[in-house]
Formats: sequence, C-alpha cells, structure tokens
Amino acid sequence: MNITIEQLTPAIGAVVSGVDLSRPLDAQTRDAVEALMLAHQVIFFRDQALTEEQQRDLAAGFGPLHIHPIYPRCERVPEIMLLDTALNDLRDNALWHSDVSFTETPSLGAVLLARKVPALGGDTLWASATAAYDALPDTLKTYLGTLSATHDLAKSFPAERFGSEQLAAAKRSNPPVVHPVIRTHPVTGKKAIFVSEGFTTGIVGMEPPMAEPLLAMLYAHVARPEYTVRWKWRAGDVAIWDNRVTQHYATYDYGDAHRVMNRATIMGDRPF
Ligand SMILES: O=C(O)CCC(=O)C(=O)O
Ligand SMILES: [Fe+2]
Repeated sequence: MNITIEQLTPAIGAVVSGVDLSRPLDAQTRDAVEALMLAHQVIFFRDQALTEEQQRDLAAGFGPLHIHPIYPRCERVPEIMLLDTALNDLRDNALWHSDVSFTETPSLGAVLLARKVPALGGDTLWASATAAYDALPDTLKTYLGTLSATHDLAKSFPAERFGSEQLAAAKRSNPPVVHPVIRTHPVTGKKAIFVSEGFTTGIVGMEPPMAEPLLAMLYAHVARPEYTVRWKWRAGDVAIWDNRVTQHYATYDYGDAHRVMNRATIMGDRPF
C-alpha cells in the first residue's frame, strides 16, 4: 500500500491516491482511510469503478448503513441511494446541509460515487464546521454552547416536489428533533457548528425574530470560502465525508444535463 495525499485547502479536503476502493480494504487500509476522513473531513478518490455492491461494502466497513426515507434506492442494493436527475428534482440539495440531521442519530458520514456528470457544472462544496467554530469569538462559543436547535425533514423536501404519500409517511415517522447548536465530535473531541440551512427550523426557547437572524449568521459563517472546498467531479470519483462536522452544497447550475450520483450513508450517534 502506497497512499499519498494532496490537501486541497488549509481547512478541509484532500485527494487520496494509491487506494483501490473496489476491493475489500484490509484493516490497515481501512484504518488509514478512516484517519484521513477524520483529519481532512472530506476525502476524494479518482477513477474508482465501483459496482453498487462494492460501494455498499466499502461504506459498511465504517458502520451500519442507513436507508433514506425519501430518495429512491437501487433495487438490487437498497443501501445505495440514487441521486439521479432523471428520477428526482435535485435542486433541494443546492443549499448547505448536514445529511439527515432531521433524525435523532444523523449519519456519521457517506460514500458518494459520481456515475454521470455534466460536461460543466454540478460541483459539490463541503464546509468545515469545526474551522468555522474555531474562528468564533470565545464569548459567542460559550453562549452558543448553551443552545439547542430544532431540525425538520419537511424543510428540505417541499411538498410540491416530493408531494407523495411517501413524503407524508416520512414526515409521520420523522417528527422534528432537537440537537445541540454546537456538537462535539465523538472521536476527535473537536467542536462544530451543527445548524444548517437544510434542516434547522429554530432555536429552542427563542422566538423566530431573534432565532432567525442568529441562525442566518451561523449559516453564512460556516459557508465562508475560508472553510470550504469545491470539488469538480469526474465520473468514477468517490467522496467520503464526515457528516458530523461538515456541511455540503450540491450546485445546481447544469440545467437539463443528466447527473447521476450514488450514495451510501453510514449511521451515526446522537449528537452531544
Ligand atoms: O449530488 C451531490 O453532489 C451531493 C448531494 C447530497 O447532498 C448528498 O449526497 O448528500
Ligand atoms: Fe447531502
């Protein structure tokens, strides 16, 4: 094994070479990939021709897998979620979010494979919510550490585009949840801002006229270019990210071009 890495920005992101993700990872390689994900928060691999089964098995090496309540899935391998512009209107991912924060135990991370990408556009950005947290003034860190926020699936799956019985059922089984505004990474101990435009709906005990500007300030702060990395996909690229301390944004700037991504989602713990 000869793993090399190229860091993409000081805050977040690295390209990893020298790993064939299609083969079962030996313990040493698996641990190395996990350590790189923890260190760089999102890592990218080029030229990985994975089948759905191989992608599932790769992700399952990092924990049990989650099956999404709304997005379509691969029939043969239900742990593979399909982000396919031919099946769904995907513009709802064009806002900053941390995946499935509308559940009690949002995902630990995900393995995303690009299958078909537009000639131009469709980049995905990730932001480091730990770098953003670190840059806050100490007084604000302390104050935010006392707050909790509500997260709701309904915010990112508008009825006009997901207006099905399935959406109604998903809403019934996923009522709004409460998470700390600042969460602590269970492995690294780093603190991160854990509110996002995608699913956060309010701050517990605070009226909307006060909560909304505070939340808007935090969303804008996390999305500052200094804390982000922007990835230009090629088919066969794989991204693995730590969903506990990052947010991401899938740009929707490619009109009617066909874009197909497959995601395997790793289950996580309750934020604290
Ligand atoms: O389509 C993408 O690039 C990412 C979409 C997304 O938000 C996700 O896979 O969690
Ligand atoms: Fe996402």
